Amino acid sequence: MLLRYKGCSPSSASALRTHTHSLPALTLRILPLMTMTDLETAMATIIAVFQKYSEREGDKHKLKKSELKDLLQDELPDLMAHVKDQATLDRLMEGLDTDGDAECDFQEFMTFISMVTVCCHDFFEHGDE
Ligand SMILES: [Ca+2]
Ligand SMILES: [Ca+2]
Repeated sequence: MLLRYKGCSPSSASALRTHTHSLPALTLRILPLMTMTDLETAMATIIAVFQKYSEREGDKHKLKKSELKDLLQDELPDLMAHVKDQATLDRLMEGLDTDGDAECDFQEFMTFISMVTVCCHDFFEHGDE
């Protein structure tokens, strides 16, 4: 259904899929639409990064603590420099895990990313004053 959108033919989509087989499934569904704005690209990237780590072990749609740790180390190394010990990581996970299932789902992850992004925005906004 998505493939018919914006005149993208199923054959060109399948050719694209052959060359991009390593990308997460959702990214593949978005790619045929192309001409994405900067914000749409940023949103698709956040989804792809979450999936890259959440699919490694157990529930594919949630980050267990070790997956969250790997994501933070690889994708937010400056922030992770402040998470020096297991107790700090445990507290971070407890803070993110609002439904108490000991895993971080996408909604909980987005709350975290929103908070970090707002902090970054505040930092740069007040840096101009
Ligand atoms: Ca998982
Ligand atoms: Ca949770």
